[in-house]
Amino acid sequence: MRLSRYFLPVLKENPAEAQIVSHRYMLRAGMIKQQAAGIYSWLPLGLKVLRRIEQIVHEEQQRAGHIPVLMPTMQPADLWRESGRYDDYGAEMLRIKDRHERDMLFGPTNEEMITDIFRAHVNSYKDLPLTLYQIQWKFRDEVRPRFGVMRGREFLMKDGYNFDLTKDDALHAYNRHMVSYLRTYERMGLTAIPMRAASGPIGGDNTHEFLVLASTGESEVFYDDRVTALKLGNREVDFDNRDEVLGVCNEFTSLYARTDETHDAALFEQIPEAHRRNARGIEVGQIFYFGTKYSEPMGATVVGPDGVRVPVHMGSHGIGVSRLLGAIIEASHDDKGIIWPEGVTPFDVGIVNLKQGDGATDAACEDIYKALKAKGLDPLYDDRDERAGAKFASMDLIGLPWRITVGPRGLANGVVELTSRRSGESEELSAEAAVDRIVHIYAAHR
Ligand code: 5CA
Repeated sequence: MRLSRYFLPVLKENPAEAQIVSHRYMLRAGMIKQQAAGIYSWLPLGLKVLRRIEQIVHEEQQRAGHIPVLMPTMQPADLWRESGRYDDYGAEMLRIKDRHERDMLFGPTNEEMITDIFRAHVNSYKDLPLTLYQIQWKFRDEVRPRFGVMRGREFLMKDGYNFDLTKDDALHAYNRHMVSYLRTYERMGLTAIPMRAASGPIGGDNTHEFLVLASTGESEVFYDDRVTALKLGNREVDFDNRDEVLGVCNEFTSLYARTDETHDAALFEQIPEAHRRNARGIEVGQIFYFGTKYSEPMGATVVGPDGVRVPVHMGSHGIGVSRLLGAIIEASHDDKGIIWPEGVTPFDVGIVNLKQGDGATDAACEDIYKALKAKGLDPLYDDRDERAGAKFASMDLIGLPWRITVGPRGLANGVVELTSRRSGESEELSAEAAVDRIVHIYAAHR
């Protein structure tokens, strides 16, 4: 993309309404625009990151054997009357009447609707296990929408639902989700710690939240700091192998890590003092096992191996897709702007032309731009007629992990400059070598 033709409405001033750094930078970098409290338009740069996050979520869900579907945002109230949640859910649910005075709602989550799909089409234990998921907009009329996309009213969630014959099978699905989530967050450059949590209106008593440590997080957390060193990395996990999946879960949940809702002071005291931490975190996902809470009242049953009909065991599993943009920025920024991890960056590399209009410099930039595109990369070329300082400031603010700077002086010596946004370190090398380096860096992330 050429910046002169893009839509990147960068703000010079700090917006007064933004209290935390991620909200401030998302507004300043022209990623989102607020339309009403907790409701945002996604501008091109923000949308690009949102799509990258969605892509990683899709890939990791499908790696674990889960199948994508798409349900509507609008739901009939009657489904929720069947589960008993229509009255229970309270003022967070946006209730709407259609022209026929029928009660509808904008879905805050989809346990009822997915159970309705299941009962209409699945009859036998032979069709299990089954996990369906979607990435779809949700609406929760939060009392205090704040911090931009972090606590929105309309927000994008990945919500997945497993259907299994037995509790053991459903717990394997729970574990499978835990492992797939670990990898999902790591690919986004995040350390998200699974913590024992409370279940709230979703139900069940087996639940973990995934938390990204950040001083601006809304959750209070207690943990053994050795848990932050655990990494899944590129391990190949066989998601059908129960022992292997359970082994990974045990590895990541053996050390103490809990939210304030389940915190146990006596257990916490047993951690060696040097490793005890009380901090704040951002909840970027939650997994639940709730057994037959929905399948029983809604009649989602299968015929088991012995010919007897039984309600299926279920769980649901959510990732806060739009919230993740805020969480990633909270975890990765400096005083100049965002620092995107390679896995989610909106553009792979920025090209800064130091002397727009100079024949040789323009030609060198064009060559680099085209060479990167030919390799399947997505560069952002700042071809505006602006001062170098202004170009650097925009690049630093929008946070592309790599920058190639091209100017007449370097070109006279046959070099351009390659700069890491994270370390700030620069290196001079030929244009071809810079392109090769970028290709090599991203090969590890795609
Ligand atoms: N049905 C289950 C799992 S599919 C469910 O709704 N779980 S949840 O309530 O925990 O939400 C899943 C994730 O959505 C949360 O972990 C959080 O990351 C994100 N989320 C929840 N509320 C909001 C909100 N108001 N704004 C942005 N993200 C949110």
